[in-house]
Amino acid sequence: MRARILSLLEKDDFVSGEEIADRLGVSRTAVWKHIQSLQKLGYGIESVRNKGYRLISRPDTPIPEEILPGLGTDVVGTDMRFFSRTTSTNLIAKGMLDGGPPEGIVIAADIQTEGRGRLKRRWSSRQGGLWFSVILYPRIPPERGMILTMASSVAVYRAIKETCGVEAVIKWPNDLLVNGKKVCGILTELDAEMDRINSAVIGIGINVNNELEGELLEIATSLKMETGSDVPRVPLLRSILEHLDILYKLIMSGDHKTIREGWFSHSNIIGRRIEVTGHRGTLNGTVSDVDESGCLILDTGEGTERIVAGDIRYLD
Ligand code: BT5
Repeated sequence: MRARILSLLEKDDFVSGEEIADRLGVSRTAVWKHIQSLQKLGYGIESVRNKGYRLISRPDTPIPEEILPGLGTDVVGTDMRFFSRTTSTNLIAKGMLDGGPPEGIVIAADIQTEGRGRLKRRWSSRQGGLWFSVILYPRIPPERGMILTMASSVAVYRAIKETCGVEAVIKWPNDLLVNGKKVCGILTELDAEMDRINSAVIGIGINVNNELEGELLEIATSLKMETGSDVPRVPLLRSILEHLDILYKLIMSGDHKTIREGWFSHSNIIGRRIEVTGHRGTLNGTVSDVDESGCLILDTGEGTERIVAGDIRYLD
């Protein structure tokens, strides 16, 4: 109903409450209540006696009313939920899985109180950032799951470049950096059996206009800090969803190569000397490849190691 009222307000200047009520077949009181809820969401709607309502401004909040209309996607962004404050969009998405949500549904939040990274690390999620998750049902073997994180990294890279002109670098396995500092982290959580993935929740966190605190000031940055001004979140999220949709359809068609090429061209990892810390401890070496499963192939000088997961630090 809110979306239909908005589309009426978009077309004309002032629209009377009576006209809206007639067109939508509801009472004028119902219209007034919906207008109030739109104002609560941040829409500037002027109300003038004997004239009606007029849309003056739209919110830059990742709500379905702003993200979904006209989104040029087939799978990603088929539906959306928004929370002004929630625990973690990945947690909410995983909680929805039993109910069989549609593939591509997006869950976004303005503030996360329990934002999480890998290994249950804390993810700072203050107001002004983009914190969202996408539910997908990819028909690929679990050992190929990393291609989803790779595709998401490429989608975020492209959207950031297109919408705010900032050139990021993809860092294995799940980060994007700008000027050496983390601007985005991705947490892909799979529900899988031996030979197939039942569902994937891709959680993406991007520092846009949010404040960073404490130790993050040293290691992280935001798009606002990099550009020097507020960055609109709505076009950024729409662009990410559109790019992710294209890349996801490539994955589904069996074309992982194009995504890997995109990922390699925006990451600078091959040939770099790194230190990698994982569950087996810390290793130093030179990266010779990232294989088809997304594992790092490291030349340690004494042999080759295949690293499935970990955190890396560049040594050169
Ligand atoms: C990640 O983990 O980078 C994945 C982050 C995924 C966040 C999204 S937001 C939407 C969805 N809902 C969730 O609850 N999560 C996902 P990892 O590579 O483990 O990095 C975690 C580390 O990044 C922390 O230990 C901090 O050092 C650092 N960190 C925490 N908050 C940060 C922030 N806002 N920006 C940059 N770095 C941050």
